[in-house]
Amino acid sequence: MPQKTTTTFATAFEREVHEGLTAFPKYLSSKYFYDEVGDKLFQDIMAMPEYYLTDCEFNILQTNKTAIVDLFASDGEPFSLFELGAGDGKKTKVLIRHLVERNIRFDYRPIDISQNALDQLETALHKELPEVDINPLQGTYFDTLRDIGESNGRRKVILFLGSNIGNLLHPQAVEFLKNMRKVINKNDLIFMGFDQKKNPQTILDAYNDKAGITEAFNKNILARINKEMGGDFNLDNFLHWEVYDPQTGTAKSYLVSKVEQVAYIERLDLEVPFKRWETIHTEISQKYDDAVVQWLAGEAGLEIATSFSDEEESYKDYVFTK
Ligand code: AVI
Repeated sequence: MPQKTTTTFATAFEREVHEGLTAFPKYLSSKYFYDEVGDKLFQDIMAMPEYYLTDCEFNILQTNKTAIVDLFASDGEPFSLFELGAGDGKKTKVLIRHLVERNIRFDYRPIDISQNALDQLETALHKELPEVDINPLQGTYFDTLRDIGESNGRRKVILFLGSNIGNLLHPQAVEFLKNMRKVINKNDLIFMGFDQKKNPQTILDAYNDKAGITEAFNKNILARINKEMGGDFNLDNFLHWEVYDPQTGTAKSYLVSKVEQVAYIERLDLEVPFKRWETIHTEISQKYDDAVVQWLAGEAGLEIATSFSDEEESYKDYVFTK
């Protein structure tokens, strides 16, 4: 049977699914976890006691909101607060509320790949903080960075919370930081969360909860292929597997085929054979320390102006300038 050529794929998702599931070893990108179901599962993950990242960053922002907002509004002029991968904005609201309380002039521009997440965020903000000028942008980080560069003349503060950068391999993270550098000016700031290396068990537990929410989140990528491309993956035939390497700080998620099986994806006219125990690598969640963040920043031509952390240094938000 002739192979489908790249030109015939209707979406990047189709192309990447074809690419990843015909490769050896198989892989899929975690950016495709997020549809309406995936967004909800990620919100459930953030509410799990094992997933320490959200509470930790929330507390860092809450504890340091005065100093952080002072940095954001350093020249007293109105500024634009961009947020990449805004999600439900729960943590950002701590800062936004404080900006509003202090009568600081700014506009908020949340950016997310999920229109559904943006709609929910906009509705919630209109209700909770109606005075905020909100202007959402839907798209991938890479597309929307261009829009940021071409935005109004205001000073820019770009938030990238939640250790979202950890879902990129180091070379991609450097590329991403370089692209961010391109869209900022001398007085602009990048405020970014980096989950830190810690007891490996704590990390494993965060990505391998007993209730199976992370498992459902990981499998949602197959559920999306079934829904959107006419796939026939039997989700029960796969298990969620997490590993963490304390040396490199890399947590990796896999889907492991429990049986020998062949899945079929109608839209791609593609049969996907699996040996028993064959894997699909779906996500990395990188953990950092100061030296690695310093290295990434240096590679991208950015400087670390300051950082905020919890007492245990379990998570850190860094402020980068050009
Ligand atoms: C969005 N991102 C930072 C999460 C993480 O921690 O890597 C996604 C996630 N994957 C499993 N649990 C949460």
